Amino acid sequence: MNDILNKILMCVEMGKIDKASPYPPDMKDQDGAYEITRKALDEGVAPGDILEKALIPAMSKVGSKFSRNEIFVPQMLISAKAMGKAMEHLKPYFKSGETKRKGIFVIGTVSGDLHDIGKNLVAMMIEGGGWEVIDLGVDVKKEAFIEKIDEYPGCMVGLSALLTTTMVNMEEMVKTIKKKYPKTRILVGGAPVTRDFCSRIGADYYSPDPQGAVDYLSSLADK
Ligand code: B1M
Repeated sequence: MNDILNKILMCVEMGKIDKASPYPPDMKDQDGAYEITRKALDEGVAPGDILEKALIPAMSKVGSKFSRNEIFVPQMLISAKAMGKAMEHLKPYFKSGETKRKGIFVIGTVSGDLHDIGKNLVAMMIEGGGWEVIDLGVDVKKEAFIEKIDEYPGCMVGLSALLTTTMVNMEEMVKTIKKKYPKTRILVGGAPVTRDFCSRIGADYYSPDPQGAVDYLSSLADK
């Protein structure tokens, strides 16, 4: 079993999505994360093992490499895509409740802001970290976050902002959420956001990169 899990892990780490994908060149024409995950399930490997022993560790390695500037955005995106293809086979098991996720994470780019590349990376890495992610998209109004927290009490919230002009909206959102749901954990990030700003506006955690966000959520899930 370890052998097939290691193969899946390697495909995701290297960004080998499926047999048809030409990247990386030295794995051309070989099965990718998509085919090997199917094979593992057909051989009776538990979906939870595929997630926890192959996909999550692979994305964690990718996130650490990105934090250390050893790989760049396109490599991280391609690994996330490989993970996404593998997840297509696993999702029916999670939806049926047969395999548990760590929790629900609601993420969006704050109102007035249309930048979503960084937010999407964070969302993908957190999904890769074993969470169910609800991505509200860009230009998200505070009411939309409140609605989701109403629907999923206990969920974690992530806010992304890329413009100095929309940082004020992030502050307003944190205050609105904390007023109605003081216990909701709010994670903030985006190029102009700092640790200082995070504590000033009353958010719970600032991460400069996706892996920091995954690590923070994992630390909460482990408690
Ligand atoms: Co815009 N833009 N843009 N832009 N844009 C910036 C941000 C800017 C710095 C460019 C510049 O002037 N040098 C500048 C902001 C200046 C400022 O506010 N101080 C700017 C501006 C001014 C604008 C417009 C106002 C331009 C105009 O129309 N006059 C306009 C605003 C539109 C709007 O939002 N209302 C605008 C529009 C756009 C495009 C639509 C063209 C496009 C966005 C496309 C898209 O996102 N789908 C765009 C782009 C691409 C950029 C730059 C070039 C790249 C941003 C990016 O994707 N970076 C950017 C300049 C730059 O950064 N060099 C710029 C890559 C991404 C992986 O990084 O998003 O920082 P980032 O995410 C990181 C971390 O920050 C962190 O993880 C990610 C990975 O490490 N992170 C989180 C992000 N969110 C997180 C959340 C977390 C945790 C970590 O927890 C929840």
